[in-house]
Amino acid sequence: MVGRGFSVPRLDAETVAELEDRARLARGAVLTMTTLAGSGHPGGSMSSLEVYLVLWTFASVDPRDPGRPDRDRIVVSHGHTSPGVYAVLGQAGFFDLDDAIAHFRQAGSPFEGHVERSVPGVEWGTGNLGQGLSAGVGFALASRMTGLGWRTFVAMSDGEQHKGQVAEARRLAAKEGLSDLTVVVDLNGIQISGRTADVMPVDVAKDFAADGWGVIEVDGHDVAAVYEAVAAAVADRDRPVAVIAHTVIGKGVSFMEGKAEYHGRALTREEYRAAMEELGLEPALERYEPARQAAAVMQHCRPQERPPRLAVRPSRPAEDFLETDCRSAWGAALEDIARQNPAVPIAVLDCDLASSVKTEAFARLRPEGFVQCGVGEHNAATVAGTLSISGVVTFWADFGVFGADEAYNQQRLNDINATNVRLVLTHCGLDVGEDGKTHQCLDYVGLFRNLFGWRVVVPADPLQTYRAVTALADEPGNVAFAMGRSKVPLVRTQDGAAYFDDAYEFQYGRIDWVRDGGDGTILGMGTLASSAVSAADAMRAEGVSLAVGIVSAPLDLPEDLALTLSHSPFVLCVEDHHWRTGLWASVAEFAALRGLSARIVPHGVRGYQGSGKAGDLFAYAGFDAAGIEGVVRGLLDA
Ligand SMILES: Cc1ncc(C[n+]2csc(CCOP(=O)(O)OP(=O)(O)O)c2C)c(N)n1
Repeated sequence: MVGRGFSVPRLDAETVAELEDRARLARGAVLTMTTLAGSGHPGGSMSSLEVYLVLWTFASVDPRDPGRPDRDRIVVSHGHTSPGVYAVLGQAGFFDLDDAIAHFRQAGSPFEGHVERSVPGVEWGTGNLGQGLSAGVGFALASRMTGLGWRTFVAMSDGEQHKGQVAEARRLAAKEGLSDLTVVVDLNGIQISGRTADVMPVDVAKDFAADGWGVIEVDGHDVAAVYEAVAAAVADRDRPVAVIAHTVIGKGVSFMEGKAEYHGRALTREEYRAAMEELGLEPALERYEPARQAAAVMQHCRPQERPPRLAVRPSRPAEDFLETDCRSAWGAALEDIARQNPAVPIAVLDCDLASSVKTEAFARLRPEGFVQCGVGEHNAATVAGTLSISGVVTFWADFGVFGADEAYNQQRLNDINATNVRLVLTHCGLDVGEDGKTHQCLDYVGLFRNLFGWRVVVPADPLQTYRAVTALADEPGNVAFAMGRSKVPLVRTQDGAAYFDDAYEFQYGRIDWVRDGGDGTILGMGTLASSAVSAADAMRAEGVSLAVGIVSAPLDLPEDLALTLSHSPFVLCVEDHHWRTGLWASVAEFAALRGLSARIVPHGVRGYQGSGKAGDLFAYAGFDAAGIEGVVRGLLDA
């Protein structure tokens, strides 16, 4: 048997014969697991089989040590071909193939309908087509940035070539010269609705070639030819290469071949018997039925791949942040992180907004870690995801509307894949100013509220921004920092000192109570926090004492809020965010979950606004100190 690493150009006859037999057995496994489950995608699994066999047999991966840091990364972008993936991984010894066959698509089993990272050997959960190549680009960049030098392989389908994100990823791979990245496209010409050429014609080979990739075309069911093509692709040190594998959907069973029907339909038991006979295999449903009827309780959970540790000592004194905006403070924090950790791989992704999102200093300091993705946010989001689980501290800074709204589904997939992205969203809220409606990100809390693992940090001023970013830079999990565009005054103590001074330590989930008072409470978030404090101070001069709490983690409110909700005459939630889905929603939810009766009043954005200076837009929305005072007076009078 030829060894791993694609180091020899071709296979010997004995290896070819062995692989052909394994392909036949794997086809049987695909049919058994899908028929037993009564659902799944046998057609594409069978067309991609030889590709999977070649990749997992000859890439540098170790079934006994599937998490080895320098392993090759294999991404399957068309995650619905999970039966084919499980059959090949099981044969290779990543897990017991019998478990996958018996418990495919069964509640409690890791062998889901679309591939997930909980299965050893699976590097990236996919199912939303068109994202896998971006995942591969992230892995390939990480290979370079960590110096570990692994290769990345991405198996894709032809149906997903329609997708725009594929083009974004293709171009970034070519621009970055990712010669360690190899794509293999399963070109079976069929998808759900029929012929790919009818659904949406794409010249796959031409598209890759046009973007600067090498292209090799091959018979995708000839294991020797597939091996040779992939080995040639690996040997090309100048550019990434796409192997276009011409295949047949349903390959190996005559009545399935070329039929769109079998894209996503399991065989009936009768069809199954005929198919197994044609493959020269014994039907095996009865063998697996008892195991399937027992509950599936095999959680192949893989440990979270946390980011490398950073040593960060905030080096900037509070005076540096008196007259600035939060985004500049984030840029300063990033610079500190980069300067103080020269040996730690750090990536910063940009989508043509570096000067606005303050990553230019990093780009000068660490050009090898700065990745210019162009106007390709879907790709950037997924690239950030895989970089962040590959030994690289990963930041992506963008305007809120592009990093969160534009790329929401990619961030959702990052959530599913348990990544460690630091997403820095600038220009959030009406504070975007003159750019107007399209640029008003008013849902940065609301969107991430829907995702189970993301944390959102909305710092109140530049000092808190600096401290929050340095504190959370190497924490596991995904974190979004949301901030506005304008200069914001520092939040100050009643004595006029900077509240988030050198002694302050950022703690995710804490409310910073900056004023005490018994007549009512204002909770301020982000850009509007200092206006909330000013409003409270102005009213204090008139004898009204208001408590002011600054909420920087609107999705994780602390237990001590319950006391305030129980005793304060009202709690006014002030936020440059859609009034229904941000801070107010969190506080209301907090109270409801604890059965607290409280007067929780929203003061957020009621609709998109036009273009204008942020200060004017704020005044218009009642977000300046005078506007907040007006709302409080109304509450006191009521
Ligand atoms: C973004 C996205 N849109 C739609 C789907 C639904 N879907 C699942 S498979 C598929 C097309 C299948 O074509 P191909 O990927 O070539 O698979 P094959 O039939 O060769 O298995 C579609 C549209 C999806 N999974 N992801």
